[in-house]
Amino acid sequence: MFMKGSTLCSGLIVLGLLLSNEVYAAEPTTEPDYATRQQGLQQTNPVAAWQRGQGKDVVVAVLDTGVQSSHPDLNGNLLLGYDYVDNQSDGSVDPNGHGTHIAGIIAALVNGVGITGIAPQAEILPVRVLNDVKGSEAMAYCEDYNDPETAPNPNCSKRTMLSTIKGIQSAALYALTKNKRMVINASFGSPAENGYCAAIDKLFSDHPELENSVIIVAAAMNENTSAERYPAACSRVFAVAAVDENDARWTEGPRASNFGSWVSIAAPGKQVYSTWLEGAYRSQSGTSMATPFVAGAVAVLLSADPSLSPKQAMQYLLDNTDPLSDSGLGAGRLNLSKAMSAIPAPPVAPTAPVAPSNFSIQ
Ligand SMILES: [Ca+2]
Ligand SMILES: [Ca+2]
Repeated sequence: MFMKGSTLCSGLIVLGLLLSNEVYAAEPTTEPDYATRQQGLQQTNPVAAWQRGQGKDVVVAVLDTGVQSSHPDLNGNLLLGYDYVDNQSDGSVDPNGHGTHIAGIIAALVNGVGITGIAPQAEILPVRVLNDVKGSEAMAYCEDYNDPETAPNPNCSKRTMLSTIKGIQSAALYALTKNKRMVINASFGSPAENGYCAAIDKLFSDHPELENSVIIVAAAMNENTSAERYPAACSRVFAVAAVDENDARWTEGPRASNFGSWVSIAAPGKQVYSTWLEGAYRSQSGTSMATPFVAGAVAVLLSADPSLSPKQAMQYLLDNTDPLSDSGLGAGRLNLSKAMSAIPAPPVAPTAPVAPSNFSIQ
């Protein structure tokens, strides 16, 4: 009996080790397009960090144009979300492509196909808050068409961005309901504040537990200005600027990353290759693409340490960037493995064999 029990117990321990290895057997660096097409991701220095976490059990809410759930490089990581544009779907339809691109930068699968996300085991909550009227320049959907202070304006810039505020609220409440740690990715912005920051502050004061479970990262936007953009410039929101492959502020034709004292951090945003509609891939540029690198990096840190809050994880990222020569780009350029190495490793589990007398309570 003793031998049998002992053998069984050893067998369980070995199995546990195998399962543990299997989690990290997924090597993002072996994805077909990693070495040749994901220079921006490589620039964030993710490889060592991936040995400790890849985003597992962390939710990244993608508030965008929807996410095409049928994309073969995404479908394993998608949750059922919300649609505040048509109010009749779960966010899994993307008529535009922008949200699908963001989702791939965060959590494209390690599946032997295409690319890897920076947090390939994170779960994506698609929340459709942007319409599809202007190609990649989709705008927040506005419901207050009767606002007497504003004339009809197709880009909604002077209207309350009701759909995006609703999206932030529902994503945050999802995190509370499911007891998940969450990063909300907002790759959009407006010059008009429109009560945005007060709405976010109220959400957090109504639900104080959000302080330890949810953060919001948002794009600094692409107009080559130091003028603030919202929600990025709200005090509770982390603003992300974009750099190019040489760690200079990203510029491309008339578009360039915004900058200023209100920017929190920078990440690669030039010609970022990611998932697109119809199962395709394409390169896109802008702070929209830089923001999900930061959101995904927070998810990777969180997955390595269950005791971390999203706010603490972000602080590790801010404290461990690479310096930039251009000013107005916040703490510097995202360096995921430098941040991970600053987080103490969790205590090593005891490796001593289990005594036979303990077997009955296993
Ligand atoms: Ca893949
Ligand atoms: Ca801010």
